[in-house]
Amino acid sequence: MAPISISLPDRVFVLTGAGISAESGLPTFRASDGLWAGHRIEDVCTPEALARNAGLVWEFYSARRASAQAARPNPAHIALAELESRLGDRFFLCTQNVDDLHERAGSVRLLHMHGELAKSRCSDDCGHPPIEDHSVYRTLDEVPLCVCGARLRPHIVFFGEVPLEMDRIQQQIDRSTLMLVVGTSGSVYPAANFGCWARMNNARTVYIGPEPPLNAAAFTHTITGPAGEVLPGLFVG
Ligand code: BV8
Repeated sequence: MAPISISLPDRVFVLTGAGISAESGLPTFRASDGLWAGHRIEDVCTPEALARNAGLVWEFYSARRASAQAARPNPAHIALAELESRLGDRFFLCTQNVDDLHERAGSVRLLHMHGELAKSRCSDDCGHPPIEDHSVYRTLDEVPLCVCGARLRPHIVFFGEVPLEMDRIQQQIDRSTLMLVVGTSGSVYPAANFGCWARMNNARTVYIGPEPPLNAAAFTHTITGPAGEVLPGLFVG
């Protein structure tokens, strides 16, 4: 597996998905034993689901909070935090994941485009900013109210909702010379377009994962294998 050379003036944009947390014991979405095997997206991950049955949505995300809290970063998370410390502001990490394993591995220049498990916000979006919230709620009655009186909701981007900070993401993609995409199936948009956008910008685009993603054509290079084994020691220069 040829190492990836990173030299001045390279700017690196990294996109991660559920696959990078698989070796930490967190289920991915589409695997046979994945999250979507046990739950219908329509029941737990849409604004309509929240309006229809907020209790079921909170049950799903409370269980996700508990499993994420019990998990530990793996060598793939750590390798990216080390690369960031080497490259400084020539590094940007965008994750689709809502767990906090990147932060716990030491990543700082990080953006959760689909939200964070460890935060809640007003379900009426009254403007009050999201709050840190690690609570695992057993019933809907335990879920606190916002200062405006509306119940809190998970600070998660549901299907049909706009991802967070797309302008900043677009800017970082435009200035990147190397895009690394790790552990994502390329099934959900707009994240699945990032590889194409970078390639149109003449950036090197590298996919890392055990199987080709649905958007494999976007990548100039593919490195096949589990991220926890591939990422450590992959970068030279
Ligand atoms: C939007 C938070 C407008 C919740 C998530 C028809 C065509 C095209 C698009 C659409 C369409 N109909 C609707 C849409 C839009 C929709 C969409 O894409 N739907 C899909 C299903 C077709 N998208 C939206 O609604 C988005 N919003 O479009 O707004 C807009 C657009 C542009 C600009 C402005 C506005 C919002 C989508 C966000 C939904 N929320 N997450 C939660 O986490 O519970 S999405 C969720 O699923 C993840 O965050 C991730 O994004 C996505 C897929 O998951 P992956 O991370 O890729 O995981 P998956 O299981 O699929 O794959 C795991 C991979 O890991 C595999 O490839 C496997 O090989 C690999 N792997 C396994 N083990 C390892 C490994 N890799 C490395 N190492 C290992 N050890």
